[in-house]
Amino acid sequence: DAAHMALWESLDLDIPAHDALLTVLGKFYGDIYLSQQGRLKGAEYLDFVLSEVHGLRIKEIQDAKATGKKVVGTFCVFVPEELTLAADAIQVGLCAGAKAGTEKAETLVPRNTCDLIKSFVGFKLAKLCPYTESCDLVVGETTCDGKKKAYEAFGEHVPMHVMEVPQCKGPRDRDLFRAELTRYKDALEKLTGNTITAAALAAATKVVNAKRQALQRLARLRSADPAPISGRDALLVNQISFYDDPVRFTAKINELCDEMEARIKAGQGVAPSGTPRLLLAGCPMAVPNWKLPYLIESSGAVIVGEESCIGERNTRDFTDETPTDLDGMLDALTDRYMKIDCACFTPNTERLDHIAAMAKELGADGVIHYGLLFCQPYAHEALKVGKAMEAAGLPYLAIETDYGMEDAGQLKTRVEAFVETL
Ligand code: BJ8
Repeated sequence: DAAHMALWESLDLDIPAHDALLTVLGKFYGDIYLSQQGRLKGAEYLDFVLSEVHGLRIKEIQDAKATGKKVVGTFCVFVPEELTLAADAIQVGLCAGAKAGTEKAETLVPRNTCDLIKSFVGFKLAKLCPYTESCDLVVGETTCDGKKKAYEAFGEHVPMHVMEVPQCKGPRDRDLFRAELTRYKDALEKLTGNTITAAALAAATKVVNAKRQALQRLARLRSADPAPISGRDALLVNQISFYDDPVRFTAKINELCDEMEARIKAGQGVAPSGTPRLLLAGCPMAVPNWKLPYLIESSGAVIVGEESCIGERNTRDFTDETPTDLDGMLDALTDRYMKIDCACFTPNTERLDHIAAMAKELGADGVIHYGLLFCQPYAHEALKVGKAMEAAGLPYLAIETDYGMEDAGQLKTRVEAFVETL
């Protein structure tokens, strides 16, 4: 409508290309989400947020900006939302899960870069993402080589702050990350003009922990058989957690969990009891990257967990709320974030234990590892995860793919063959 159009024009989006994107996205969503049988009633919230992801939420963000609030965009779960919220800023995830502006992106990053990176660069250069255009600051991080070098080029197009994330987890690495948190805090204070006080950080930590609590609750309920929610919907919940207002999101997800609990009590689910249950592990699946979950769930299996940053890796750990002074709180943040088992770390053996434990808790019959083409860290770990799953007696399939649809048929054949063995 006219209001949406004016909003997108004010952000200087490429209107015809953006229209085309929303049309494709709408069709894709209809096929993958709205076609599901026995969906939870609470999924209406997911449908609504997604249908308004470039509309109402952007309007809210713009309205907040008009009152002086700042918007911070991120690409990695190492950027502490607690600090961003404590500075009274809005944090949004900018990772993108669709092919867009690829040719333009390849003028800034090499062709053999993963699609996640190419996508966020492409969305910016093709003027397609209202979130990127709303950002007052974009925060990068030195995780994989692909991202850290991409930020050098990306920084010529957006105001950037790059956090140094260490590669190991010894005491010196912890000190480095602690110093980086202070540097990020200073950058936020400069950006917003607000001082991050102990009281503000305590309040923000409560908000972020409550969001984690709701997501953990949802994750635990998925251990029920029959599965009370599809993997697609659970992934969408995690994807939306990076965009929606955190307090509203938490309330909505808790409502969804209430409904799931009732469903479990009644012995109902999205697929019959005995349907093969799979755990997905690996690279994050940014919205609207639903290709593999859709292929899996249309091959006679149900996904019961996501071991990724758009999933368990982002929600597993709480930040300790006991410290009352700012230094103690920053220490607590350091401890919490340094537990993240990203493949960019060396060594990263705890991830193998986490995957095996998750598979057990969720009653998974097998594990599928998803690696994004050209992602070195997760490609290496796919081999290690395979050995660890063999030792744990869990059937395992490693898949490497990108955002293209060309391999969909071939992938479906492989997934179906795997599901048949379970
Ligand atoms: S904490 S997983 S969000 S870095 S897929 S861009 S790794 S080449 S996304 Fe990640 Fe933070 Fe780690 Fe999580 Fe590079 Fe691989 Fe691409 Fe990736």
